[in-house]
Amino acid sequence: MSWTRAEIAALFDLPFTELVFRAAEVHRSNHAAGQVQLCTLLSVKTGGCPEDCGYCAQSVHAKTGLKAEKLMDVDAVLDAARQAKAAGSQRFCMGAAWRELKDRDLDDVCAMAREVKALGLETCMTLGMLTGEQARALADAGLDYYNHNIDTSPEHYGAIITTRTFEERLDTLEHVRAAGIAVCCGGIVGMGETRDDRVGFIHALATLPRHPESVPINALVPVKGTVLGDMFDGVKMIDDIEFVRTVAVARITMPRSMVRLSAGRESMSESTQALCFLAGANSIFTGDKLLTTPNAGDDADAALFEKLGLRPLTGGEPMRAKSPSPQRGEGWGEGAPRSNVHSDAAHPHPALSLEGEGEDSAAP
Ligand code: SAM
Ligand code: DTB
Ligand code: SF4
Repeated sequence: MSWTRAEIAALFDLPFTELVFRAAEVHRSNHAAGQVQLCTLLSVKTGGCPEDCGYCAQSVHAKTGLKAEKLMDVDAVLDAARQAKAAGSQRFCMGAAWRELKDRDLDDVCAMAREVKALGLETCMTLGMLTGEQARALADAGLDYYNHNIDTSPEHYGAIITTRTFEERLDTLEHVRAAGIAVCCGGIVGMGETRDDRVGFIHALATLPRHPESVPINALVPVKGTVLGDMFDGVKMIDDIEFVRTVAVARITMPRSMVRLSAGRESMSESTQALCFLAGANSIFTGDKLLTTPNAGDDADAALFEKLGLRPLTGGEPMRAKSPSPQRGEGWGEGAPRSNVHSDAAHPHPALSLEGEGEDSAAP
């Protein structure tokens, strides 16, 4: 991946309408514009997480009053998955408030992946850190995607989370890729980061050895009792236009990835969401609830889709259809060392030129 931080910063600096126009062009060349993928989330293990992620309601360090629960039964998960399918969802994403997956829970989560897939849904899990062996077991169970976010720039990471490192996130992503599971990796904006951090965040994603198949862009949901929720109580931490810029830059730098409007959509106006779809967002979480916080809800989304003339995605995703994930054992990518997240080599990217050719050249 050839993107430098300087090139990504230059994209963020483009006049807004120029940036959105270019992002829309990249979107149309790589996706069925007008189709938006519907995904449903379920928290299969809520609360009591030992990590200290400053945004998260489920951390034991947060004073949110959230009760820690046990891992759900497979049957209860399947009931929720059937409902999601009936509501038109394409993918079912199961989240657990864990620092890492413990081997004692491996059989249960593998059963969830296997049986949800057997219902005809795509499966995604986000269970914290994984070993290579655990990733292979999940792949064998038929898991399609693993969500593991880098959350912010490498420089800002330590201000948000102290109980793990940015490098540890990359280790798990490497295990997921090596097992042949598709990668879902993104982060959160509106956590007090600077524009330069947003540049570093997108740069870290766009210079992974392979672009993530899915890139969730969350806007911080400020939860009372969390470090960030209390710090930014009542303060809007990300301007709508800057949020749309972030979506547009993600779309341009990762042309074939699915860019998912994730947390924070509930408090976004229809116009901001419409701008995000124009700027290349093409996936959302549906339903009334994310993991622990409210989501826009199916009725509001149906009305928005109707108003905007959007349709649920029915076909496959470009990165999965045209370039299958590496096979087991292929690893992180031959000859592709971990990105130098501080690389700033001066190779202006074609998408930056005013002629606007070559938006696809950073495609994996
Ligand atoms: N424990 C696992 C982990 O951290 O990878 C999986 C669950 S975790 C809740 C999944 C992601 O949700 C986080 O990486 C973060 O990006 C997002 N998230 C959590 N709380 C959020 C909030 N209050 N606002 C926005 N995004 C949030
Ligand atoms: C992601 O990036 N966003 C989703 C999903 N991956 C697992 C989670 C959003 C969680 C929002 C806060 C909550 O509901 O607790
Ligand atoms: Fe735990 Fe994940 Fe929440 Fe961090 S984001 S506290 S790892 S559940």
